[in-house]
Amino acid sequence: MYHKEYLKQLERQNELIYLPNKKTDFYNGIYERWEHPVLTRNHIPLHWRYDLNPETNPYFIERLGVNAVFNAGAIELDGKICLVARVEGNDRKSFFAVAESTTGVDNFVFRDKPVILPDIYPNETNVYDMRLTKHEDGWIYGVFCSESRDENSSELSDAIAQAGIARTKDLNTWERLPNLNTKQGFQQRNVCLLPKFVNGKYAFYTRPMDGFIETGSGGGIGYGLVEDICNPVIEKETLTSIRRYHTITEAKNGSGAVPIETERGWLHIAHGVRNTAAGLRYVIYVFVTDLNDPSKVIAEPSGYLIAPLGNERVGDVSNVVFTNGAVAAKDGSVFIYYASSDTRLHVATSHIDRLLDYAFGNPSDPLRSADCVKQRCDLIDRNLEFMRKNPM
Ligand code: M1P
Repeated sequence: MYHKEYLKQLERQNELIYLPNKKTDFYNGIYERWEHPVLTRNHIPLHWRYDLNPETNPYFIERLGVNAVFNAGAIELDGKICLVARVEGNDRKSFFAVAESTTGVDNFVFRDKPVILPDIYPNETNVYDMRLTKHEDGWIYGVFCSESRDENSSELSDAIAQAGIARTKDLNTWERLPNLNTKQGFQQRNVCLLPKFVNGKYAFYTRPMDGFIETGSGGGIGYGLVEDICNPVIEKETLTSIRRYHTITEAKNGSGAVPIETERGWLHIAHGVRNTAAGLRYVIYVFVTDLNDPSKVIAEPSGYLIAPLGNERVGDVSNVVFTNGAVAAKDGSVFIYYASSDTRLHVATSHIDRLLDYAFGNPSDPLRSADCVKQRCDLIDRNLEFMRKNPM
């Protein structure tokens, strides 16, 4: 006999999972926001959290709680959108789990079990934020943060972040490869792999850092090539989208979703961080790199694409939106999966054409208030002229 509370919780969970999502009335012409998060901790199967046997769990107590479900890699596979979400237990350790949906905006259901990554680094304490790349070599790569304690430091919280690499064909069985070795900077987070070879090599976007939290001299999103994916070494990183004073990327930035190949370049949906009196504020921004030279930024509109709004602003790490997964469908529609405040996962929808128009048509950041006001007055003047010529 199942505990009556189990049956009640199961019914509530099914209502949540199969709740149809709908667009909100948010408007900026660039993307739509959706009313409900697509994944939360309440989407985690009950049998991953509770012992269902009344003999060993008479009070139907949650035995292994889940704190949050957020930052997810995303790909289309066998007609479904598959997310590899970061699931964080009540014990603070994260792991990966695959959830899939046919609509991409609702009805995400977790597969039978969390992802089991081969455990090849005994000191690895935490893994998170997987970017999924369907590579032209035939594999699906998952590049993620592999975190260990810094054994050379007496400070308990000092850690080392590296880029872990695993590959799969079906998101069920994973082969682990050695962590990425970046010769210039030891610490790495927010690393992702381009789906295509560049000059016959694997092309990675990196994020060199001086420490675990601070990017320090790491001036922005890096780029480097790897000859042998089974012995992944980047000899030299060059900078792509750089951090700039008094912009949304001043404190740090990082690659987000795996770049989307378009006619006009590689479309990046990344994150930028600035410091405030209330702590770090993470937003999502866009830039485009050259198809032939993916290290070269050819468009970077001013400011953010997505910033935390309303309830998104509150969570375990408040004032954060973060993405590490987006899917571009064959019809050009784009699903951007972004997490808010390290707590839950949302979707925003757009189209390649609209995102490219945004990337190339919106002005870049002139970096000074005086020039920003000129930029705005120029828009106003053009509109006044348009309105004069086209009375309503
Ligand atoms: O807490 C916000 C984000 O912080 C980190 O991102 P970054 O390396 O750019 O600071 C990551 O831990 C990420 O998972 C988290 O969402």
